[in-house]
Order: sequence, then C-alpha cells, then structure tokens
Amino acid sequence: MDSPGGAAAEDQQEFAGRVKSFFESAPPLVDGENVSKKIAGFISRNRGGEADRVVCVTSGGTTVPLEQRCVRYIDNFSSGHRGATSTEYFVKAGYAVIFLHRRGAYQPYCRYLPEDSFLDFFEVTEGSAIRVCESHAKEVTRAIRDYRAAVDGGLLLKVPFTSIFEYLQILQIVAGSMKPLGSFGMFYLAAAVSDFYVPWESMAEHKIQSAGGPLDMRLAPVPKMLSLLRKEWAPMAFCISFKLETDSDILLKKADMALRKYGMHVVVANELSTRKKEVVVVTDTGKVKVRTDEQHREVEEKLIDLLIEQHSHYIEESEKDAVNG
Ligand code: 9Z3
Repeated sequence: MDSPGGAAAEDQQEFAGRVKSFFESAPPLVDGENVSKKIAGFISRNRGGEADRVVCVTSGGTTVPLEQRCVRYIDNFSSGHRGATSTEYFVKAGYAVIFLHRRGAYQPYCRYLPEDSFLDFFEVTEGSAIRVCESHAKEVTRAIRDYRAAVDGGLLLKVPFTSIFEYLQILQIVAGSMKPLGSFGMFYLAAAVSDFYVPWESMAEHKIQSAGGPLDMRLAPVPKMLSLLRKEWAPMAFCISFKLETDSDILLKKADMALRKYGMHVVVANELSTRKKEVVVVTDTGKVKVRTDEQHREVEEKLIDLLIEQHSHYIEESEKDAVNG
C-alpha cells in the first residue's frame, strides 16, 4: 500500500512530467535570445539602483492555438486594462516594471486606445503641420510626459506575448532573471491564463477543414506554474495572483484555496462585472475590500498602495530572517 508521502511524491512526479512535456513540446520562442537579454539587462540596470524594486506585471489573456499554422485559437477574457493601469501606479511609486502583455491589449499611458481613435486627437493646421486638438491637449501632454519619464528613466520594459506557450516561456525567463533580486522582486499576475491547451505535437499543422463534420479535440490541462514560480523559479519574490469568477458566492473560497495551494503571498479576488470598482485583497491574515471612491476613481490606485505596503513589510521581514539566519 502507498504511504501518504509516496502518493505526494507520485503527484509531484506526475506534475514535473507535465511541466517538462509542456516546455519541451512548446514551439521555440521567437527571438528568445534577444528577449532574455533585454529582460536581464533591464533587471541588472535596476538592481541596487534608484528603483531597487522590480515588478513583473502580467496583463491580457493568453491564447491557445488550435493549429500550428494558426488560423483559429481559444482566447481568455482580459482587456489588459487592469495591468496597464497598475503599471502606471507602480512606476509612479518608483518601481521598475516589466510589463508582460498580450499583443494588442491596453497599454500604459494610452488607455483611451484602442477604444477611441487616436486620429480624433489631432488636427492638420493650414500650413499642413499636425497639432493636438485643444480638447485633448491636457491628457495627451500628460500621457507623453509620463510615458517618456518612465521609458527614459529606465522604469518600463514592455514585453509582448500572444499564446500560452510564449507567455509561460517568457514568465520563466523573467523569474530566472528576477531571482537575484530576492524579496525586492514582485510578480503581479493579472493576466488571464488558459487552463487547457492543445499540446504542440498533437496539434493539426494546417487549417482544420470544416468538411470533416463536428470537431473533436482533446485539451490537456496547463500545468499550474504558480507553485513552480513560488518554489523554484523565484522563491523569494513577493507573489500576487488574481482570482476571477463570475459567481460571487464562490469567489472568496476559491481565492483562499489559491492562496494556500500555490503559496501566494496575496490573492486579489475580483468578480467579472464589478472588477473595475471593487476587489478583495486576500492574505493569510485576512481579507480587505478595496473600492473606488470620490478621490480614487480607479480601484488600482488604492490597490497598488496597499500591495506596496505589504511588499515593504515582506522585505523587512525577509531581511530580519536573513540576519537571524
Ligand atoms: C484577473 O482577474 C484580472 O483582474 C482581470 C482584469 C482579467 C479580470 P481586464 O484585463 O480584467 O482589466 O479586462 N486576472 C486573472 C484571471 C485568471 O485567469 N486567474 C486565474 C484563475 O482565476 C488564476 S492565474 O483561475
């Protein structure tokens, strides 16, 4: 008969096998060497520098391709607004931010795009020069100023992804580069990550033909990388994940479960329809509701303040632990 320890070891082995096969069968990351270099350079420039703290903000949904030469894919809901907004507040607070985002999702400092056409912001003068319309001058000036300050100050690195393969490969690279930062590193995982995927080797190469009738497809579970991130990839980093549900009755229970199961430091629980107005910050010491109000029109403003406070406390405790051995 198996001992409980034996069963746990078997589970771990099975999980390790799924992780191995996910990465081994993933298509190689396009321009992977360059991506790694950029990330490592950004982190080493900020290490011990003015910013000192580096956060990886993930944003937008990952896709699951159904064909190797992809025409169709399954998508995960996320506009990327949460990640883009949070990035601005982190930079404002002095953090260096690696913005790991879905291509085409909302971007920091220009969140009016893609909903409003940016052509509406400009007009052509009589001399054929282009100028910003008076009605948009204030916001455009502020956006350009803040964006330039973030980029020129070396506080913002944007790294795009589309598929679940790209996302997890890049996340692993970021985590490896963040490891030396210890407790000064942070992960703010707002991206909506696919739970199921089609393994590359069992995926059709060409566009699936509709003439064949109903489509049967077997999706494999994506190994949950959150526990790997905590245990192996960057064990000292402060980790915040998000829990999204549409049924508010199960939201907090699921957030509690995620906190324990993946060893997150914080889980931010949000319900789809109210996510822009209200979130609940769940930690092992309790739950705090964060809401918009008259002074804080964006829930991220208060949320980031609170998380930074918790991160500071975590750094202090980690340093005490290091001194006490
Ligand atoms: C979130 O819960 C984000 O807050 C939203 C933000 C995606 C709701 P928007 O991008 O929305 O501003 O439109 N992100 C995490 C979603 C997720 O997939 N979480 C997994 C889960 O709930 C855990 S990794 O199981």
